[in-house]
Amino acid sequence: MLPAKLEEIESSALAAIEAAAGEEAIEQVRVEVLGRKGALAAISKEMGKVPPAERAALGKLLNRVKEAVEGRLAARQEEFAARALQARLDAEWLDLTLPAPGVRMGSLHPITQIQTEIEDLFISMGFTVLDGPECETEYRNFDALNIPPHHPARDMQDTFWLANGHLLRTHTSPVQVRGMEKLGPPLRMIAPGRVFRNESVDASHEHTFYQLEGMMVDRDVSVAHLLYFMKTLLTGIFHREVTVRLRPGYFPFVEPGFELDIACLICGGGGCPVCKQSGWLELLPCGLVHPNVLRFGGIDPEDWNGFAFGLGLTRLAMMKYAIADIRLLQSGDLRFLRQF
Ligand code: FA5
Repeated sequence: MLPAKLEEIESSALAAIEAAAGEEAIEQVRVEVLGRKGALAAISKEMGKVPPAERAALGKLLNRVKEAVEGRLAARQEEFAARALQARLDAEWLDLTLPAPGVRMGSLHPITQIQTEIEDLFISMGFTVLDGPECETEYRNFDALNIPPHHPARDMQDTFWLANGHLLRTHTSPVQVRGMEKLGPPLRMIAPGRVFRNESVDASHEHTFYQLEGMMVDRDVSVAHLLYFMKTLLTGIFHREVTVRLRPGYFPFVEPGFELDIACLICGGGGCPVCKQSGWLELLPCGLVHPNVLRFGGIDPEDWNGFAFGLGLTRLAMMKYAIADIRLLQSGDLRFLRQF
């Protein structure tokens, strides 16, 4: 009876091995037939009950069945391993004859490019480049620029206030104050940097944008000096004649104050969303430094005077590279950035 049982175990194990779909199914057969509690182990246990004369033949048969099952298991396992390896190789296959995709060079952001150009220009004219913090004190962003608390000019720039009473600087002008405090007169400085305003965004307005501050303090500085430097700046950037207009502008930290506008280079002055159909774009507010600002900076206005300007660096980049929407500059869109 046991020999018949062994034959039966063998044939059903071999059939299960052939039908197995993967390594897991094979393992299951191994456990069921060859495992410590498997079918062959059960037969071994019953060997004691078999008459001694039959035992040897049964032992031989048991070993043969065991070897047959083990042999097929090993063969199928190898087959599955080979198949898995082939699948992995197929997935990882590289066509070494294909041309390489090439190395794409990165480039500087257009604002960084224009900032560097302006820095080089002003350094060549004896100016120092200063840096200031983006989180500023109310004192340097407003008070020391002749904008005391409750002055209506505070409303000209919608401010992001911080919980600790400081603020995100609304312009780069606080670096004027830092420059005067640190360097004293005579002074020639520029300060490029990021500024923040709680504004709604459109084609020419961002909440986060770049300005470049400039200040010169010396003896007998006049509007003629200011115009000379502004013209040198614009010619240096655009490498051609650009049409500008100067009109009176009010800023509490300069007297007299001006707005220097540039004829819109996107539409050629005809009117577009960037210039709000006016043909002109506000680019470069400037003026002669107010005596109070010099005093706040520790400089005696009886001995010294100066000019200051606050260039809209982001808008300048738009004009230089004919970018029709300010939002593209901070979009991180590689299709846009790769053009520079
Ligand atoms: C100022 O910020 C003054 N601190 C500039 C100044 C400095 C005047 C020194 C006199 C002396 P204003 O708020 O106009 O001024 O901003 C300066 C320039 O920043 C603008 O001419 C414009 O080009 C740019 N600008 C202003 N608001 C935005 C905005 N939301 N998005 C992009 N650019 C802006």
